[in-house]
Amino acid sequence: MNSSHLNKTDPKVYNLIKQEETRQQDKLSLIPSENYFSQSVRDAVGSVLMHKYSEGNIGHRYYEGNQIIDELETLTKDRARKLFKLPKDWDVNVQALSGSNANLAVYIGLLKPNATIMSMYLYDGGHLSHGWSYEPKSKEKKKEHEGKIGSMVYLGGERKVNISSRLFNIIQYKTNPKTFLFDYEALLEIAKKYKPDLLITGGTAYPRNIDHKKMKAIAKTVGALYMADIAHEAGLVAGGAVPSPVGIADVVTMTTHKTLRSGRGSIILANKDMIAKINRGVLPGVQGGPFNNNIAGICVGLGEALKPEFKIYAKQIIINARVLAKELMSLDFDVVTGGTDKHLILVNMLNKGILGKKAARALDLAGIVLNMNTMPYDKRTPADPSAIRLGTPFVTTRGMKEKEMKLIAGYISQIIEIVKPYAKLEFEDFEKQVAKLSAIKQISADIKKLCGKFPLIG
Ligand code: DSN
Repeated sequence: MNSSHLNKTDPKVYNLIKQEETRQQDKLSLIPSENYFSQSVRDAVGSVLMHKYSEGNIGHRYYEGNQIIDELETLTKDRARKLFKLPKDWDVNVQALSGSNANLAVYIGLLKPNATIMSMYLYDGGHLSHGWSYEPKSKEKKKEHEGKIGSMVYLGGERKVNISSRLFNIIQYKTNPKTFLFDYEALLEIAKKYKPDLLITGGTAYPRNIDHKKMKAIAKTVGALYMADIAHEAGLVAGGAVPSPVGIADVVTMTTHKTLRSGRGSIILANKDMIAKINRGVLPGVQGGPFNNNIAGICVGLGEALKPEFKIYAKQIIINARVLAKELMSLDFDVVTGGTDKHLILVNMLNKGILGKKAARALDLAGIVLNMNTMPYDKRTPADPSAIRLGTPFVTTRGMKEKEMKLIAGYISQIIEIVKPYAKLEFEDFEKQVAKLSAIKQISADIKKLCGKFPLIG
């Protein structure tokens, strides 16, 4: 960041930003939902566009002075059309402030209150915005779990922890209990039994490709709409590295800041009739004015993603993830589903004798930043789960390739072996002890050196 002005007016904030810059430079960021944006994206996001209110749609705003904003939003939508190869009768919304808002806007725009949504179980890699609640509702409901598909359905509970669960009837499907993969036959049975109005795929921790044609066929059989939330793999879809749901699903939602590398925000794609309803779901449904500076960031990012080199980037993300997964498996890590088709890897830590929460903290102390995560059929909770989740978008943006992935897998293994003897300690004691270990300090220094060869310059 070049801001001597901020340094003069507010050195405290300036210093915090500088420290964060250093942290991002010196550590290996393996959180699959994070990325590093180009200087151009960051310039656009930090621009005067943030001053402008523009509630409404292009040409029909509730505020004057939106001539330039109209042009910007038109350009952004045009780039999205081109990048995601939209059918002629499809349109785009780029105004929802986040992925969660985008999803909610779709529900508000297309569904009646209390409609039934069938989405992926959170622990298996679904997303909060697809609905989440705790505790079985009643003994009668529990009985409904029994039978062939019983163990693969979650009907939720009284503690509805997010707005989707409060407004809609959420039925959640799990992965196959043996393979932890989508079980399309079971999904059809579940859909027939619970008759959803909307069927959703996508989420945060499913490492395999989803068969969108099969999902659309299931939705069609029961008269439901099919929404593909591709927040995680949007950049991989854009780069042609994984199958696209565009033209198959009825609605596609995504965030823009993960593999798509376009600053924070979201994009919604659907046919024109649906987008008209979804636009009303965004405003006045769930939010006020769009963040025009973020839309400019998305526009610049989409422009970058339209360049031929983005295809190479998207492919390299997956190559890196596959090499990392393979190396981890060779080091006796239990990679869920035995690998990945995408940018993310889920690792069950049970066989390592140190579970998600402590493993993630120890790795961070040694310079590898990832997150603890639940896994399919996890007996633990999201606050202290069995697994860790890691991914390759950020390190691929830095220019790291297969050679570095092998090094990273080796570091992860070394760190876990070093901290294992402390695994039985209470979390705070564990953290204190690990932070003092000279072997951990040495690895952290080695990782800093490795990162120095891949500077973050945008
Ligand atoms: N928080 C994102 C993730 O980490 O996957 C999802 O919104």
